[in-house]
Amino acid sequence: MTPPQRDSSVRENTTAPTRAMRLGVAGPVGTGKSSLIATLCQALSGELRLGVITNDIYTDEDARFLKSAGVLDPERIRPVETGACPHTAIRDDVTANLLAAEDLEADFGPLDLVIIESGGDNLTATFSPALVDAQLFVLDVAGGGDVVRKGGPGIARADLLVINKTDLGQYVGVDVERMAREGREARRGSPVVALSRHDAASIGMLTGWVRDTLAHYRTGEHTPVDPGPMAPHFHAGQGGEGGHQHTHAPANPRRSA
Ligand SMILES: Nc1nc2c(ncn2[C@@H]2O[C@H](COP(=O)(O)OP(=O)(O)O)[C@@H](O)[C@H]2O)c(=O)[nH]1
Ligand SMILES: [Mg+2]
Repeated sequence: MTPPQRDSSVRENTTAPTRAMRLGVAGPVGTGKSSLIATLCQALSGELRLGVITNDIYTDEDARFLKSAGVLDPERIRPVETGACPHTAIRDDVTANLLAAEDLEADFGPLDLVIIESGGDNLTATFSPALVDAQLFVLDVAGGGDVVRKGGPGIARADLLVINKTDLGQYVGVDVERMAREGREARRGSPVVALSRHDAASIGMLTGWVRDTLAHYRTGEHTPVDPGPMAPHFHAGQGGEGGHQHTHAPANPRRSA
């Protein structure tokens, strides 16, 4: 029997994705990741169908903050409780986050964008490209102007570096323009946005980058990139007892980077 023939007049776009773009938001604790996500929800929820996933170590604090901010239907904000070692849930075993993203799409899909906040780690934690399609790394000026010179995979190779809370620069003695310039140098020209939630123009730069990245994702032109693994590090045990040293292997990208 002759096998059914494919209609050669129908062109298939094999690279265009069928699910929402997943955007990771990483960076040290307190740099303003949850606030940035609230800002994005406020600015984009009128034009994009959004979902948010938060990663907290022991609580659902970030999810509760975002729900109380009133910027998105609370049902569309899902917490993942990572336990100790929060970078593991965005890097090594991303199952809990993938399930949360799939649940959001099953409940509210189709969605355009799922934003995933990392558990807030040190300078070296980044998302696996098996979990997110694009990621931004958030520093703030209150952490000091020299942080950007310390490098690390997120600062150097995340899709976007955000230097946050620029409104505080004058109070903490940080030259914001210089910090942004040094960020661009550290990233060899890859994009940097100097952001303050009090500065509408800077919010426009951030949302512009998100729209642009989403447009490239939809046409299949965006390739997820692995910024690189964390440096080997030590975890203290409960109550100062025990603890362990461990390393993180390079991620295995879903698509070639
Ligand atoms: N001055 C100023 N404070 C900010 C800005 N963004 C966030 N914050 C404050 O920084 C603190 C930490 O923010 P949060 O979003 O919880 O940081 P996260 O731990 O990275 O999620 C909070 O007190 C926020 O109100 C900003 O643009 N300017
Ligand atoms: Mg947070």
